[in-house]
Amino acid sequence: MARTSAKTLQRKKAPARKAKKPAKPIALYTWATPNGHKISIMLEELGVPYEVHAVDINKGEQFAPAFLKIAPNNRIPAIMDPNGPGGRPISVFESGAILQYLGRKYGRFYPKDARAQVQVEEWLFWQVGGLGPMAGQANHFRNYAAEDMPYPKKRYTDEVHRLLGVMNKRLATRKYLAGAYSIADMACWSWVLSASKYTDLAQFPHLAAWKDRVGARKAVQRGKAVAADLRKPITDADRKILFGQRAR
Ligand SMILES: N[C@@H](CCC(=O)N[C@@H](CS)C(=O)NCC(=O)O)C(=O)O
Repeated sequence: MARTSAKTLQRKKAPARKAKKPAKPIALYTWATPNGHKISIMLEELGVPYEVHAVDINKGEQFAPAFLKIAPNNRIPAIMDPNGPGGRPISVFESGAILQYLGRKYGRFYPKDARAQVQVEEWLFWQVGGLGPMAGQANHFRNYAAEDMPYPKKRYTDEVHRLLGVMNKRLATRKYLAGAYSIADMACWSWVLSASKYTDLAQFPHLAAWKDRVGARKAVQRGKAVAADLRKPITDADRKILFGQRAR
């Protein structure tokens, strides 16, 4: 056995290390709506520090120049990550892009394996391009339109029904949309919850079980609660801001 002299054992005193500055939190610009929930749920699932900046879309805060700089589409959600790629700040708008960004950054809920990734992306884009817009229109004509318009009300309610049926079939053979719980489930959950207010989910048992399974997650409950207390019923003044928007 090699001998170790007392001298070699004497270690130099390590210089006092500077305390590491805590990472600056991600700023989440959001409002308590299904598109906003997707990101607060993901941040809660990740357990990373973030701070909420409420953007009251009923009052027109989505048109504030500072918000438009990071979200040129005047829609929530958006994030500003002070510690983006290369250690520099980055802003991201569009909920699907934000979920992908966070999934890549933290290596969670968005698999790296090419086949598994394709499945997550299929269902993520299905939500962003289908379920979200159709359910959004259904909500609009059912709850917000100034006049009762049976044709668009039925058209979007039917389309949501069709989409929920697609999801139900998918979930008949797996617990989550892409196999393992992922950003695709986070994207869909709040929209399904909203659609369940006018669609009886008893006809979609696999979907109903998924909705409860996802909804039982503590992080999902915390994400859904973000800024919830700020949301108030919309007034006529709010309607003028929200509806009938044209290019500015
Ligand atoms: N495609 C966008 C849609 C975002 C969206 O529609 N956000 C709504 C709230 S759910 C909004 O900000 N509305 C403001 C407005 O209509 O002026 C995304 O997925 O991020």
